[in-house]
Amino acid sequence: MKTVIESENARRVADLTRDYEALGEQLDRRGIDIAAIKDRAKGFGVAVPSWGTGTGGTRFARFPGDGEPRNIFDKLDDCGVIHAMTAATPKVSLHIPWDKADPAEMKAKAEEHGLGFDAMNSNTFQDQPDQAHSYKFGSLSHTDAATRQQAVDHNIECIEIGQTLGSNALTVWIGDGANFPGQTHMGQQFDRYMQSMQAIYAALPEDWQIFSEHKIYEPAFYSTVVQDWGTSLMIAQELGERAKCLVDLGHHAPNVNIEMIVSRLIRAGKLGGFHFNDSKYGDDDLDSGTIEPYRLFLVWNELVDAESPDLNLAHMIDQSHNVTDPIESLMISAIEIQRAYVQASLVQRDVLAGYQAENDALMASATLRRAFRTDVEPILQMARLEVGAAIDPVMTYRASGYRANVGQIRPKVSGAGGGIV
Ligand code: LRH
Ligand code: MN
Ligand code: MN
Repeated sequence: MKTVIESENARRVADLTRDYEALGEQLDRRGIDIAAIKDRAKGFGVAVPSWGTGTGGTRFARFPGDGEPRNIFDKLDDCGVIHAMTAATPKVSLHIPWDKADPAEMKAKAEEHGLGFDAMNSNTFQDQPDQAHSYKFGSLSHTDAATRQQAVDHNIECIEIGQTLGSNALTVWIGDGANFPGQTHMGQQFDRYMQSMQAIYAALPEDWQIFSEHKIYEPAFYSTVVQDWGTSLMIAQELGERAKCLVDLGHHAPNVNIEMIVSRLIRAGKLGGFHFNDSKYGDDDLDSGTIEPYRLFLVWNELVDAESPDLNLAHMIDQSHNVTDPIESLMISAIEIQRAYVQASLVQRDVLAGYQAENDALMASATLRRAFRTDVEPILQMARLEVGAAIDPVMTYRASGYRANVGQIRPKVSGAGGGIV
């Protein structure tokens, strides 16, 4: 990888240097130091979801690509490539039991690629072959105590695995809910969920956080136990200090103002992290920044505005790739998320505050757009070049022949785990 990155970069460095200098001059006229912004870009990181490295598919079909990862070790190899090319994805988020394997071996493989582990994800939305109780009618909120206990135990096991890997957070997303009015007692179902979450919280190590991830619908199509940020906030507040809310960008009703939700959760001290992706209709899990880049920018605008040592968030991607090479999609997404962060860092906040104070709506909004319209590509490219990553990650990855190489050793029929949501 190192050699191909170097040779591909050598072909592009002269153009980049000119572009970077020109942008530096332009930003200088705005009183912005390009080197400081580049340093921020270098400090950026977003975690890759292990389950995103395989082709996802829909409930209708899955069309596997060449060289699909067969297991967590192959997935970590793919994550290593993504990080080598972009220098923007230093961590991987695991999903259990999809990624169950010897933790010592997983850790060694991750270290080989210079990767760490972000939040662990539990899975009580599917039945596993060896499982005593089915989750068909729910898990943490099930009417049956033994089923709830099984789901609680699974979450505790995820924490234990995570501890051996150096993770320090657990994300809980459940599919529990109802498909018909009257199917469940909504209040009692939520009470049962809270009791289960309290049992998991009681097992949470002191230095860990637990994230409640809400989602408006699917797989339950009438009502969902943790359906929106209001319920998620209630959960985090009732559980305690180390419980926070996770915002998956695809889990809201169409047109919901997600950046305002972000602002409110920050205000409540309960924002824990993100699952980045993009969508046109629902939980489409499309590549970040491909449908609504301005919304992504506005989310980052809130985050940059609220930056403080106390706001330590888990930034993760959660996507499903159906028609692209997952490695390419994940690289593009990581870069788009980084781009939104860098653009949000260009907002002239004192100028904006002035327009807001004067109720100058037009100029306030123009101030945001000015940052959003700035083409920060040379900053991202230079940040990558300086740390030994690729100026052009996708073309460099293609030049490396990685997919064709792993295609030789990974059979096409392999199941990649996940990809159902
Ligand atoms: C649910 C979800 C959740 C799951 C992941 C696979 O739609 O966003 O985060 O763990 O997808
Ligand atoms: Mn998610
Ligand atoms: Mn989702």
